[in-house]
Amino acid sequence: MINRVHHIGIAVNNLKESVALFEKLLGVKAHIQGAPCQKVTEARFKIGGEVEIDLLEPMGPDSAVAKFLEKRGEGLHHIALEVEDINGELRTMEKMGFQLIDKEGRDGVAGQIGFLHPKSVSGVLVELVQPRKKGSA
Ligand code: CMX
Repeated sequence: MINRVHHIGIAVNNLKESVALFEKLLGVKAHIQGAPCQKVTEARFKIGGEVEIDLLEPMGPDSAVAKFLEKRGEGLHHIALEVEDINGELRTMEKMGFQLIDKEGRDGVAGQIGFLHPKSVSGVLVELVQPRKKGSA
């Protein structure tokens, strides 16, 4: 079951410039954090305590986000959906015909994550997130 939209990821060329722009747009401050597991630096904006908007700047040329920027330019990179049981949801989604990038959940900043290929979701890269339990590392 999908609980909610967890975050929206936007690929940017220059994090500093885009943070200034989005702080003006949203009226909230960004929390900036490196995510080496995804090869990006992220600026996270919490809106109304619910959905986040994450700006993603690649850490280097071998990052998936660097490839995306080169090919398609800045813009919507992915939508992340919160689930309770990531491995169960990935299995269910595969049975429903979605193409998995990750067969199993793996460690990400927000918890266990897994991606569905954009070619099987109307051109949108979808991330499933099973958030870490509060209090766990
Ligand atoms: N959204 C929509 N389409 C995308 C896309 C995206 N984010 N990234 C790539 N594509 C499209 C490409 O434009 C290309 O389309 P065409 O065949 O029409 O040209 C196609 O998918 C294949 O793209 P590619 O450039 O050849 O790239 P790869 O196949 O090497 O990789 C993908 C694409 C989605 C499998 C890879 O980027 C991936 O595994 N992503 C998941 C991990 C990730 O994106 N991490 C980044 C940070 C996430 C975070 O911080 O939360």
